[in-house]
Amino acid sequence: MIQQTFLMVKPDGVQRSIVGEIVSRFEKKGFQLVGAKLMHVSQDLAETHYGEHREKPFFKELVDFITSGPVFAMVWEGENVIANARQMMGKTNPQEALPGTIRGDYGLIVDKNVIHGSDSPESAQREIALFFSESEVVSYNKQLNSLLY
Ligand code: DAT
Ligand code: MG
Repeated sequence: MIQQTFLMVKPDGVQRSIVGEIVSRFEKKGFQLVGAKLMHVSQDLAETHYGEHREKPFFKELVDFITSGPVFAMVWEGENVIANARQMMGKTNPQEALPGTIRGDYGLIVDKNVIHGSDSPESAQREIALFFSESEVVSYNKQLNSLLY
């Protein structure tokens, strides 16, 4: 099923200049970038986005980190992209993420794990709407799609 998901290069990834590297991986896989912007995450947005973790001991640290510098927010489209992007990201803790995954290749510790990705269709829909207005998501037909699907 063709889906959309929300991915975000976290402040560590932006500071380390690996935005292009990460975008490139999803492009090469065949997914289509349909929305993107460099932005600061406000305190409010961070707390809403990570609302499910409000009671966790690391919540404050998490919000402080995601608001500490610009992030690169993206919407990606393609076949089963929600689960596929999570596989390409690797496990939450980069120490457990396999080489070949983004966190496995670029991360060292769980607090600074380079990338966020929606974990279900419900969270994808919620997170896309949180970060992007409707006009900022640009669905368009690619000639290449006939070679992929
Ligand atoms: P994911 O980002 O893989 O969906 P999650 O939703 O469980 O993981 O947690 C959100 C973020 O919170 C995660 O990317 C990094 C941070 N985090 C998770 N577990 C943590 C922990 N035990 N200590 C510190 N930060 C943690
Ligand atoms: Mg999560």
